[in-house]
Amino acid sequence: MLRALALLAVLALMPGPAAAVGVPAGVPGMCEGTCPVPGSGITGFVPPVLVLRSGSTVAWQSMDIGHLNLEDAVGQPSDGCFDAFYTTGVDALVTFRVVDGGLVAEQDGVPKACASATAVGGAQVLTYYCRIHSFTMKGALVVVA
Ligand SMILES: [Cu+2]
Repeated sequence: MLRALALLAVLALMPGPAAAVGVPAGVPGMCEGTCPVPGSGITGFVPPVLVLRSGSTVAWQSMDIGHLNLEDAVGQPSDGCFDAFYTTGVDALVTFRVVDGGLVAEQDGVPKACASATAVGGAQVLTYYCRIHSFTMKGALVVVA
């Protein structure tokens, strides 16, 4: 479902037939610079699909308690390209860049490749989840080169 939403967001940004059908309802605009994303563990909260320009920084902000967002990759969390812990008043900042056809996340000055990112047109789609609230908190980033 999240990948489908993310793909819709990418299609909305691309010229051609996809653009001719209009932007699907609920698809956000593209963010540049610092891009705040809310997080909440309340039942029913779903992180938004964020479309951001390469080089922009996602600022995850808690609306309630602590969260730990991780790349939605197979394996241990340490295999992922970021591990963003945030809680009330303490944001997690991760910068995403499209590099050589792949996606790189930089956190605390350390760049890491995002192995599970998928190339769609000139963008990279990365799904993620909150390890603490993994049943409901699943989000997606669409990083546009
Ligand atoms: Cu959470």
